[in-house]
Amino acid sequence: MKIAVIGDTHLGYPRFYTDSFTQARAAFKDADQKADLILFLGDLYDSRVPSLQVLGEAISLFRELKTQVYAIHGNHERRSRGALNPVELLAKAGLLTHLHMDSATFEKDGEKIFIAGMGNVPDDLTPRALEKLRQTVTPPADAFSILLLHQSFKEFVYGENLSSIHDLEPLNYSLYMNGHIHAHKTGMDGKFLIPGSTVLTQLTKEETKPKGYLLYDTNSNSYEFVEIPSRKFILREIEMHNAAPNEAKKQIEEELQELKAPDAVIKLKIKGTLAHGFKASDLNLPQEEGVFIDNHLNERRLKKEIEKLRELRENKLSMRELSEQRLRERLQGKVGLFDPQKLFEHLLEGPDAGMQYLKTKRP
Ligand SMILES: [Mn+2]
Repeated sequence: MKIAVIGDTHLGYPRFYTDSFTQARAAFKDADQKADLILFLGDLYDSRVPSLQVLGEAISLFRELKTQVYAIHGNHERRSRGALNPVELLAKAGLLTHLHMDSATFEKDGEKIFIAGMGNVPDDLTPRALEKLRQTVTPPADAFSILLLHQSFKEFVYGENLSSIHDLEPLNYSLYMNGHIHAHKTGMDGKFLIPGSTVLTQLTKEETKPKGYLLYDTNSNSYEFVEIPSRKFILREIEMHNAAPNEAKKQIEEELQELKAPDAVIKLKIKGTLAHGFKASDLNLPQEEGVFIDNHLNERRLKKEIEKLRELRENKLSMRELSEQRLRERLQGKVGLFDPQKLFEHLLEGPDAGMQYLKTKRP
């Protein structure tokens, strides 16, 4: 059996609104031709309450498919308990099967595929949810079984207290498919697969890789990454040293001219320093559709400024110590009832606090 696995289409994503539809359509329509079954890994929409326009487009797309779709919801669609999420809405319309802490069996030509799903849960609740799933859904030993997930795992995402993909092993599925991560990845010797998103979102280095979906073949137990036509993404870093703003601007414009490709999304990361006396904001950068400029100029200079401020603060601290010492000296021998150190600390809070302290010390 051939199984298509698609994730993170983010329909209606504001920055690349049109791309989100054309690229999702490209993936689903291609999968519809090639696969016996389509699995979807969450973040179908970009919003948990999509506009009617976005919902309408999604309904049109799913109505065109002849292949059965099983789907989970992602973090972008997760809603509070009892509230209908927009993936479930498509299930209510009979356009797909929504699986959350639930399973289904798909059968074709005598071959059975067991599919379980766990829609996104917050990271800190992942271990509990996986345990609950283990107790409630058991993959049969005699069928090929797939678990659909939409979670962060520490092998792929940097974060504190994230679950590991190895925490999935006691669940005993033949295959684990995960959404949420927007680039194609694999783990557990090919038992854990991530197709990545179909649309550009974060504009990170990873997103310069092609977009697409996975086509898994249960006969050969192997998969291929099927590339879809998608907007090209080019990421470049430019470094400059003590550049005058007009020189810097010229360099950026030349780079853009060179990189320019029809329809491409370009991101320039500018590092280094501007000539003395100029701020990063003095640079009047070109504003063009599909061009994103990350201005990191003078960041090191900014760091130096922060260092200076820190030094000043430390000096201020020694000023405090000096004042404390003076007070102690001036009170030397004159008072025996209270501790000058403590008085100073109370005085720092204000004269009233100082007075209050003295009052408590009055015989
Ligand atoms: Mn996503």
